[in-house]
Amino acid sequence: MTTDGFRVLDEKSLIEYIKSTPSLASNLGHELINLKIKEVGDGNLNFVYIVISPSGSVVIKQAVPYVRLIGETWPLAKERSYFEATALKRQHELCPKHVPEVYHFDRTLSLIGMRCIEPPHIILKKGLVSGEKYPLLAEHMSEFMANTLFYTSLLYLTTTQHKSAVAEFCGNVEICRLTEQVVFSDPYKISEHNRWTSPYLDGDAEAIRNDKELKVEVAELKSMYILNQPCFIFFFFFNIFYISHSIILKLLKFCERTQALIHGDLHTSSVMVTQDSTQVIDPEFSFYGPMGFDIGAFIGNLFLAYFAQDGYADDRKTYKEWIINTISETWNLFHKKFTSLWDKHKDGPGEAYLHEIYKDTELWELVKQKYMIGVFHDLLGFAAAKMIRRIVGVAHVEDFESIVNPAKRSDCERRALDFAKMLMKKRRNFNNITDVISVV
Ligand code: ADP
Ligand code: SR1
Ligand code: MG
Repeated sequence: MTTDGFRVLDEKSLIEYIKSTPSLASNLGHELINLKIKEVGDGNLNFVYIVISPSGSVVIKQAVPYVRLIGETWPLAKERSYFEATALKRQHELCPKHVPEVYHFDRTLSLIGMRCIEPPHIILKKGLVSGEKYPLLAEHMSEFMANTLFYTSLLYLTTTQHKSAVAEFCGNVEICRLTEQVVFSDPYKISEHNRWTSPYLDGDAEAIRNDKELKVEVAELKSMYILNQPCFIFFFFFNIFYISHSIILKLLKFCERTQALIHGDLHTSSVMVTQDSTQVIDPEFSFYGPMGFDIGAFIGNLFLAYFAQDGYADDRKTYKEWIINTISETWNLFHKKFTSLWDKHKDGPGEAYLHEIYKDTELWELVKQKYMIGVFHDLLGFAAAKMIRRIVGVAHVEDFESIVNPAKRSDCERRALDFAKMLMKKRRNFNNITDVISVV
């Protein structure tokens, strides 16, 4: 046990813990004699146990103070568990159909007890590797993202509510720093943790490290987007009038933008699915950040799945079409649902766009359109960054890892990399998802 009372539980000590914790015992129907406990953590960071009694089941997730994928040499704040529990509860309130309920949280042990998402649910990424179609996926994911992002943004919240929520999630700083490192920095420099399908992609990885245009773009996505907007302005300085023909607009991005409470790690292994159910888990990377980071993570991972399909043995032609349709539907449905929520609450508490100023119909449509195109360009940039990091960074994806032949795998990875590089550089040239897809 450490001085703060933290200790790592195992299957044996977990039984004692459950027995002494009423909220967990009651979800197991208080039948605690023959519990079946199995550690199923296949993620990169934590330990996850499925606990089954004759009359119920729960999932127990414990964060340890390091990155599980690497080991104790890479320390990581176990306090991430507090933010995961807080975000899960908030997201469950906003979207109960698609987020598991939290039954119990122990801050000292960094331990969450939650609904066990029962079989036949599987991790979406596994379904994408085996070629399974999920007809309601786009509908459900757009619903999750529209609700969780809209209701935690300043479009709905008052400034006081929004600022206090932003302040609370600023505490998840170590996790934000990890994303800054592994998504926006390491793939663009030499790092001991980077890996790729070598020697096939040696040249591709080096090309990324030497690509100045790409580095400018990723800096903008990480920190801020600088737009040189042509216009004429007058300004008064030291008693002299100046005239300038341009104004620099600084649009904040991943590190500096507090647009909404984002999930922060919304890849296809953070989603569990059946044909008619979609459950979003694992928001330990949550903080107030740009909405496009979530939408981009999900869509970027679908693109990774798309590019991996050619590496599998069976014919995946129609499956690839299904993935592309799902990408397109996800964005179009998100756009529709998000703007409907905004319309519904246009004279609500949100302090970003006051109804009094924007009630003119034409103006209202214009500000919405500007806002949504901003989110769209963000999501394309973040999708690209997420794709690149999964091919030349520390943590890879099963979509490609399951292609055993390295020459075949690297062919698929290279096509994904080339697409992602183009997308990051040219994202502002796209105005709708159909145009993006036509490039694929
Ligand atoms: P990590 O934070 O380490 O990435 P995850 O939250 O992704 O861990 O969980 C790891 C695995 O545990 C998932 O891939 C899934 O199989 C299982 N799992 C996690 N949460 C649940 C849940 N609520 N119900 C059922 N299985 C779960
Ligand atoms: C060391 S990087 C581990 C990765 O796993 C998580 O799922 C996040 O995506 C993180 O970047
Ligand atoms: Mg995970």
